[in-house]
Amino acid sequence: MNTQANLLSKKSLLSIKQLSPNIGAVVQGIDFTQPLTNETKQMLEQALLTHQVLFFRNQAINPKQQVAFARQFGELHIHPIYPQVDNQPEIIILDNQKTDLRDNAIWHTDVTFVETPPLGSVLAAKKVPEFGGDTLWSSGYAAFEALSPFFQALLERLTATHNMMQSFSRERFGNTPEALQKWQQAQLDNPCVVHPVIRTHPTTGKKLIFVNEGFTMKINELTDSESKAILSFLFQHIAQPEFTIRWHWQVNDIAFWDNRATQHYATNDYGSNTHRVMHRATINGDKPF
Ligand SMILES: O=C(O)CCC(=O)C(=O)O
Ligand SMILES: [Fe+2]
Repeated sequence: MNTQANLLSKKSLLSIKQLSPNIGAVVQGIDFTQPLTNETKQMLEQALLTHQVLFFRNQAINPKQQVAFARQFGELHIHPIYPQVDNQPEIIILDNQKTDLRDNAIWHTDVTFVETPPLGSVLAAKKVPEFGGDTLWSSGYAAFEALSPFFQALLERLTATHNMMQSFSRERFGNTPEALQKWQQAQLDNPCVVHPVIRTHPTTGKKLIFVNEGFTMKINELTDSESKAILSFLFQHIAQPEFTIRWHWQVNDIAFWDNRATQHYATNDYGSNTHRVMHRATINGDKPF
């Protein structure tokens, strides 16, 4: 089912084309180098709530412009480990030829290892391989709604521990003296945190699955083996194609996702002779409930 909504106003024409029943839309009519009017910003926020991940083509922006765009939606997060653009620490660089960070080939929600995980992320494609390197997003709402009411009710009573070190191991991220120092500081600054297994979205009021393979270690109220079994079920459940959208990148594409409602997976299928560079800005969020 594709819906085409043309939202016409005095100053802006936004076209929003839904890509799948549960998640994803392509938006046309925005120029990322210009500040948004209040009206366009509201339309984008509404589209983000409805579609959870928005895609934009042909947006050749520099890091400063990316920061300015993302800041319109909130304060930006500075990542404790990932490499950053010089003089623009709000922008993370994922460059397979420099640091070969293919670690995002796991279903995850960004930065759930803090008390107030991000509201959203804005990811810009700078260099892309000819084939491969697609990114997938899954709707936490759709995954929750597909569960039986009995299992939903059980999960709603549970909390889980999230740990940064599950995705940022010392072996992988502390292998030079400088990196080790950064890693040790990150470990001190980011002790484990607890979030509900089922989160209520603060704006839509809808419930969604909020555990992810990247950072969720344990369901606190269960035994270790129960927790392992339930988490492993939920991790494979959220990855069902029916709940997901898969995006094939072109240079200067941008994806803007609601990090409260979704998880994503960066496919690692593009070999070592290719060059893939992505820039991410991450918008701070609030405490899940
Ligand atoms: O490289 C990608 O496509 C996505 C990487 C990722 O997980 C992120 O930027 O949050
Ligand atoms: Fe991510």
